[in-house]
Amino acid sequence: MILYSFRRCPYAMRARMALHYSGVPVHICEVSLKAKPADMLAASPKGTVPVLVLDDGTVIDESLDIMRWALARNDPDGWLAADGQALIEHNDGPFKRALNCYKYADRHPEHPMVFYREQGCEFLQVLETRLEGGPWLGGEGIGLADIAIAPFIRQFRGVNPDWFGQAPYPRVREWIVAIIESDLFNAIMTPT
Ligand SMILES: N[C@@H](CCC(=O)N[C@@H](CS)C(=O)NCC(=O)O)C(=O)O
Repeated sequence: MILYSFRRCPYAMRARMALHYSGVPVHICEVSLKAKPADMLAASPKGTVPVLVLDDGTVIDESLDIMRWALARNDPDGWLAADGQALIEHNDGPFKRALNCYKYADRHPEHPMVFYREQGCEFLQVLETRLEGGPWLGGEGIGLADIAIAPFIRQFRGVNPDWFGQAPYPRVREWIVAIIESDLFNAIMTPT
């Protein structure tokens, strides 16, 4: 099995975390987004990573589908029990759009950077409130939503770590640090 991936892509990160956790053996092919391999484009002409090609030739080219496929094979800690689909949709929709504008505010001069940050904060507040119920988004146990969303919050934090460090989202701060300092996250970010 082969996973076409890009190390810094948050969609690829969540797919790599789910695959690593499930223990499915997979060969990671790091691609350049500027020069995507022909065999990846043949498998998935839309040209986004991650793309998982199974041994029987089946192609899965949406990160959430790759996560769910991996967890259906093996989910030892029950990540699927705390799915959090609505939160993931909020992340992948409005929050991701705000994140793009916040990261590349110079390309979106219709508003100042802080406008986009405040848009993103609406989701941080949703997460903060959710985390009042326990250390993970689904409560006591880590789940699919934590892993699916964390790479995007990491990017948001990375735009201005000083601001993030004093923003009124202490539970989100603890949560993101727990994930990005985990063995799982380190394993999927270590070049092989
Ligand atoms: N909905 C897709 C989105 C994947 C995506 O947009 N990946 C970006 C990289 S972070 C990409 O491949 N963009 C194509 C490009 O930059 O050429 C998924 O969840 O897998």
